[in-house]
Amino acid sequence: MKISFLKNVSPLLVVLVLFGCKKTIKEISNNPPNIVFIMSDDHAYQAISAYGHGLNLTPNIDRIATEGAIFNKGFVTNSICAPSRAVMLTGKHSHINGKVDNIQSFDWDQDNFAKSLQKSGYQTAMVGKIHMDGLPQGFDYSNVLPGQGQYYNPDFIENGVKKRIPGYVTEITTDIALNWLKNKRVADKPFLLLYHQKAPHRTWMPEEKYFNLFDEKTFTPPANFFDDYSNRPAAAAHEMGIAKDMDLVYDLKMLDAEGEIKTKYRKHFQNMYNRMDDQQRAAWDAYYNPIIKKFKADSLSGKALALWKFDRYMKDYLRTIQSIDDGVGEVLEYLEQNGLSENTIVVYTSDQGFYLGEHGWFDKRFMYEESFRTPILIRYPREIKAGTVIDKMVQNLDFAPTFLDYANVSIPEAIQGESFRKLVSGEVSEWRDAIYYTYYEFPGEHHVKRHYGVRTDRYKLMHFYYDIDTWELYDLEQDPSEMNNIYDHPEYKDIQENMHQRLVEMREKYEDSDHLNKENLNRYLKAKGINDHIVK
Ligand code: SGN
Ligand code: CA
Repeated sequence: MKISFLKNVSPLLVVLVLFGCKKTIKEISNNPPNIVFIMSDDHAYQAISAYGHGLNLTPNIDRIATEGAIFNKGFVTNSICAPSRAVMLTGKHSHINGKVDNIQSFDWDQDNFAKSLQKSGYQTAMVGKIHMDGLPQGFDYSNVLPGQGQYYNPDFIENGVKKRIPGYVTEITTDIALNWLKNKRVADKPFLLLYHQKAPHRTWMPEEKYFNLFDEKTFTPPANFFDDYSNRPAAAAHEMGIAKDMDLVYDLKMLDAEGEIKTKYRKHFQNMYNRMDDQQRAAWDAYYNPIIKKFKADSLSGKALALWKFDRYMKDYLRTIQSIDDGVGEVLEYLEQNGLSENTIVVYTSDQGFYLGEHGWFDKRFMYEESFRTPILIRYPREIKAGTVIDKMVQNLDFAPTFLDYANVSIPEAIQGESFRKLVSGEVSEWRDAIYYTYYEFPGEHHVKRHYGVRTDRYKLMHFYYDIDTWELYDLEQDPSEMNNIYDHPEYKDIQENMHQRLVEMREKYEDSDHLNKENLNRYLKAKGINDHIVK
């Protein structure tokens, strides 16, 4: 046992280790695992080659799965950025940790798993996107993006001090993470590194070296790209259609010098473009100007324009992912070169899933599969067999207790997630058979109505509320794309009743209620200044 580590171990932990665990004290404390928790922003599982969708190649991310485990049913509890991060840190649902939407602030004073690890002797760092105001608590070192961050020449806040760093955000985030590992890490302490990329978040600005990637390819949209949303009023109310809402300039980079392409968000993109230095802008123009010229000459409309938009979207979105994959490769390489591979848990995930044209959409928020699901890959050679595939439903709620479990730190009672340590090592096969979901950011961008729901292995029940009161039920085996809402179909009567029952159980288990929904709604409306809608 390393003496310097022992000094930082709480007496309670020593007692727990002595009396509570099967492994010898030597085995555990000699070598508590390091944790590298990699999260990107809006990275759809469809865009990781290990998931087999054939869109792109992510060899480094895939390596985590081939040398470890892949979760085919990883989910979030609330498919939006900052709330997802709050769930990940606290191991508690949004209505318990309070960060229910991107608008209201996060209370850093509450418990989080990094704080627990820090108290138990871990050195902790958080690098990249966090999307929550205030100095991150639980971290010895933080170097984070303010808000959403910028792709080119971004500002970073290092331990509370803001400065602009020249370059491309994904590369810079990787460099900061590597610099921490190389130069700031204390060699004889276990460490926790949160390495969190901004990409592939809107507005998908690629790194220069990947401008040409996929030039030879034309992406074909999913079969339900031209969804008519029949029988799904909440889905029909969306404002996240590729054909209808995607901005030609802001999202698709058609910033013509002549100023003839006038769009709602042209100015917003102009601001991002203006951040580039002369060299970056020259490279950008050299690639995008010929595309702009051709686009103007072609004068596309209707279906042809929608298909062109989809292809343009996919190219830039996937290019930003290539830079993430490079960074993952560099970090894995560093661990290997420094003898840290065996004893470091590496997780790759996203703050939620994303629509890559399914239902005609981009963005997330809905409880439909593509944004409810999120990629989860984990490597830990000491416990996880290479090539493990997990088909049980885990959620981002489970990260906090899982990490504490691996570190042999006691899991606070108040945590609502479950450790999946034994599930992934194959020691247990019993696992939950239902998961709970909530979404609160309405009225808001993209017009996704407030909803909550339950998913079992086969069925999903959702309730949309506030200025709407609709239910949706899906048989995921018969209808994996969720096109056919079978709520109130007589042949599903029993299943519907059973799913309602499961929903009641879930809400009891996680202490959620209509009353809390109303409270959260009123707080949200107040924060947005929509006072005349307050619900009593
Ligand atoms: C921004 C984006 C939205 C996106 C939200 C939330 N608009 O507001 O498209 O849904 O972030 O994303 S943009 O015009 O600013 O690009 S999240 O991942 O941070 O939750
Ligand atoms: Ca996100």
